[in-house]
Amino acid sequence: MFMPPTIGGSPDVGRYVVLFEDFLAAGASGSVADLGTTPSGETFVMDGADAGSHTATVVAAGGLGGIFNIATSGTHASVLALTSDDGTPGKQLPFDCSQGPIMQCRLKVVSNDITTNQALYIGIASEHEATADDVTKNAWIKFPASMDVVLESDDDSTDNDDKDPSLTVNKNEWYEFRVDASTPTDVKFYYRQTLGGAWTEITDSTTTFSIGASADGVQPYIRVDDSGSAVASVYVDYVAMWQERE
Ligand SMILES: [Ca+2]
Ligand SMILES: [Ca+2]
Repeated sequence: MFMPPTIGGSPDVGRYVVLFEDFLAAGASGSVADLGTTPSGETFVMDGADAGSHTATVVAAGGLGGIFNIATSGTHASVLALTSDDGTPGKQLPFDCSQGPIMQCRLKVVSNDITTNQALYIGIASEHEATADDVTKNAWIKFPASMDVVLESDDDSTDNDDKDPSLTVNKNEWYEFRVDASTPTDVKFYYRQTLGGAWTEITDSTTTFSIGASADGVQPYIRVDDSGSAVASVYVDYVAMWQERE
């Protein structure tokens, strides 16, 4: 059971709009809907419609804890984003920049490192675009063709790209990442490897990251771009996002 953020140490259920997806139910079928097909009402869907094919399955379908696998092959962007009601990819944006959204997830890169011709994005995004940098508003942790992460944001005015905080992540190890836009004009990034442990800020001291303070819609967003090299496989244990209700 997900406990919302606490105020003064006490859970204040209802103060926040909360999404928490642990990928439990999808285990029954071993797959989730592709955004290129008619949405099935699931919270999260995969989009491989930009090009090529993709595999989007639950690891050990019906297995304990529910783990979603983004496994790529061929040339395309695989996007794990909110389902849409009009059949278009990643266009439902129920979270609001002005309400200070926070995105958090737990994932690991398995088997192969993110490497040449690949990229992994983890964070907050407005409408999905075929080219990641075209996403109007974003704040994400990016693995740009390596396991050495960079930080990026775009508030539709200032585009911060490839800011290097000197953090290298290991494949086959679980990480929780948090993209904290509770102050939307000063987004913070964190990670930890011990469940319930302290968070470590991922910081680029020369850059202020922002998604802007205006009331624009965003969603949680995990994306694997692959242009045809070795298969990248990313296990996602959970995805959460929350914000102030009013
Ligand atoms: Ca899970
Ligand atoms: Ca950018």
